[in-house]
Order: sequence, then structure tokens, then C-alpha cells
Amino acid sequence: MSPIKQSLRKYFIMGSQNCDRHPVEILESAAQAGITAFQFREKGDGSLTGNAKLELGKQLRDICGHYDIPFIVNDDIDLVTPLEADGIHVGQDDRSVEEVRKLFPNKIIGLSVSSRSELINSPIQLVDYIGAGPVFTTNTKKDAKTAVGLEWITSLRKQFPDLPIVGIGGINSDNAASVIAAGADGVSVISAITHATDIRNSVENL
Ligand code: 3NM
Repeated sequence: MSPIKQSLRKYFIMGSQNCDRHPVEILESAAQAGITAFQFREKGDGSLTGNAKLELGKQLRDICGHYDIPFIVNDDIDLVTPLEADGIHVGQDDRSVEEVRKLFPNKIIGLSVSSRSELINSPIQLVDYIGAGPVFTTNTKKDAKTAVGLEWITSLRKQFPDLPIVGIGGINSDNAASVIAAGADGVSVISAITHATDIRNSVENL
């Protein structure tokens, strides 16, 4: 299996706005428990900005380095170089993939794709993986689109047999297996880990 596909298996996404404990503590537990990639997504109500964002990013980056886990930043290209990120994840309304690829020819680039029309307008050949969702209903992202269901994963897999695909949105220990069975290489989660009473148990069961 390709290294990217392996990294997508248990892909944890988080920013301080998602945490009711210190993010460092949460990421440390998740890394120990076996997450395979991390995305720093400091975004939305209550998120840090400026230097505080950068400083938290450095702490989280160091944890990923220690555990040899790819560190991806969400959307904010200004963080890629100072945080020595392994990659960047963009949404449909963020910077264009073409622009990001030009700036960072050798970084991992992920793109969110949640519908056929988005797919048609996406330069899939320039990305390393796609995030497909929201698979299930989620309360974590305020402006999340309507849930697309497992069918979206199935249909993407059919069209792109080799493309690294990670499911996102409302995924937890109870439904992760169904996302993989539908054809995803892995699952990305926020609240299944940040709100877990037992992070080890939650990660192990994804
Ligand atoms: N992106 P949870 S859904 C960050 O559909 C994000 O692109 C989504 O949080 C998308 O695992 C989402 O707690 C939130 O449901 C995922």
C-alpha cells in the first residue's frame, strides 16, 4: 500500500477550538494510541490567530516529529514553511490547488471534495489525496455541507481505483469500519478523539 494511503488510515484533525483540554495533551495521547497523520486546523469560533497560532502549531509539530506522523496544515499556506509541515489541506473555497502545488511542488496536498460538481472542477491529478464528506452528519464544523453518505465514497472509489481517499464528517469508532468498507483508505476525525473519555480506546477502535 502507498505511504499516503497508510497515513490516511487514522487521520486526526484538531485545533484548540475543538479541545476542552490542552491540545498538546490530546495530541500526545492520540499519537501514543496510534494515529497515522495529523492536521492542524486552527479555524472557526474561538480559534487562535497570529503568534499564538504559530506557537501552538510548533508544539503540535514537534509531537508529530517525535512520533514520525505526517503533520499537515489546514489551508493556511503561511504556516507551511515556519512549521516545516509535510503538507497542506485545502477546501474548495480556499487557495487553488494549482497555486498551492506551484508553491510547494513536493509537499502532500489534500483537497476536500463533496459533490460531483466539485469533482468536475477539481484538478485531481495535482493532489495526493482527497477528503470526502461529510460522510455523516457532524456538529463540529458549522458550515458543513449536507451529509453525502457512504455512497459518495463508493462512487469515488469506483471512478478512481487508485486515488488515496479519506472519509470525513461524523465518523467514530462505531461507523469507521463502514467507511473503509465503502472504499476509503482511512477515516479523519475531530470529535471522536477530542471528546473521547478514553483516547487510546477511541483511536484503537477507529
Ligand atoms: N470537514 P467530526 S466535516 C473539518 O465535510 C471537517 O469537509 C468536513 O468533525 C468536510 O469528526 C468536518 O467531529 C468536521 O465530525 C469533522
